[in-house]
Amino acid sequence: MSLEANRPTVVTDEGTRYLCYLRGRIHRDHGRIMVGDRVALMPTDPGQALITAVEPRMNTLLRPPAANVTGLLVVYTMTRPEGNRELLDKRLVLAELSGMRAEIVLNKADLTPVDAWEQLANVYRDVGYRIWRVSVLTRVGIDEMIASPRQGTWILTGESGVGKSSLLSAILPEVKLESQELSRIGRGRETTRQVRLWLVGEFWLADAPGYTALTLEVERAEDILAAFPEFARHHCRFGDCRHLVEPGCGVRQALAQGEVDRIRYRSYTTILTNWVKR
Ligand SMILES: Nc1nc2c(ncn2[C@@H]2O[C@H](COP(=O)(O)OP(=O)(O)OP(=O)(O)O)[C@@H](O)[C@H]2O)c(=O)[nH]1
Ligand SMILES: [Mg+2]
Ligand SMILES: [Zn+2]
Repeated sequence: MSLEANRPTVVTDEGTRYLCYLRGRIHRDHGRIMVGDRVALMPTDPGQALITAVEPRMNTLLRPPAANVTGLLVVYTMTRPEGNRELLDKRLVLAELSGMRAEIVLNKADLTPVDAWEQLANVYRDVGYRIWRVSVLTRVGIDEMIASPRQGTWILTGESGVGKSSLLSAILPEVKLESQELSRIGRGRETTRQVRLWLVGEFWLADAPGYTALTLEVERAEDILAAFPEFARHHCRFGDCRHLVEPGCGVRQALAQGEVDRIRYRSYTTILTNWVKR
C-alpha cells in the first residue's frame, strides 16, 4: 500500500497496480490506513479497486506513518549537518524497540575525512550494524549499498539535510520527475504527508521528512539495554545491573578502560533517563 495523489495505491504480489477507495468501516476499524499495510482488494473498474480489509500490523512507525516496516536506513552525516550521535543512537533504539532492523548510511563521503569515517564504522560494526559509506555527489558506494540483499519495506530516516531525498533520486532517477508531478496534482492538499514506496530491486523504499525530536515511552530498562548489545560482553556482578552507579559494574569498568564507546554509553544513559517510565 502506497499513497499517491491523495488516494491509496495498492500493488499486488503479482505487480498489478490499483488506485483504491476505502470501504467506510475500514477507517473505524483500523484508523488511518498506512503505507506498508497489507490489504484485501475487490477490483471495481479497470485499474481501480475497493480496499475491503487490512491485515494486522507487525509494527508501525509514526513518522512517517508506515506499517510492517522491515527496517530503517538511518542516513547520517558528519558535516552539513554536523552529525549528532545521540540522535543516531535514538533512531537505532527506536528500530530495536519496534522490531525493525537498521542499517546506517553515512552520506556526503565527499566531505568526510576517511579516518573519521573509519572510527565511526568501527564503533557501529562492533555493535553489529551494517554501515555504508556513500556520496550522492560522487555516487561512491551507492550501487553497493543498494545491491545488498533486503526484503520488505524500508524507510529512509535521519535528520533534515543529510540527503535522504537526494539518495532516493540517485537510486531511482524517475523519483524526481514523479515528485514534481505529485506536488502539482496535490495542489498543496496534504502533499507533505504523502508517503510513497518505491520498488528497489527486491525491497520497497520510502523517503521521509527529517526531524530531530525523537521520543518514546518505554516500560522497562531492559528493553533499552537490548539495543546496546555490546554492553553485555562485559560482565557485571549483578544480573539486573543498569550500568549507571552500581558498584562492581563491568560496563562502567570497561568504559573507564576505553573498551566501551563513550558516546554510545552517554546515549544509553540519556535514553534511559528520558524514555523509561518510572
Ligand atoms: N556534498 C554533498 N552534498 C549532498 C550529498 N547528498 C546530498 N547533498 C546535498 O544536501 C542537501 C540536502 O539534501 P536532501 O536530499 O534535501 O536532504 P534530506 O535528508 O532529504 O532533507 P529533508 O527532506 O529536509 O529531511 C542538498 O543541497 C543536497 O544537494 C552528498 O553526497 N555530498
Ligand atoms: Mg527530503
Ligand atoms: Zn553493570
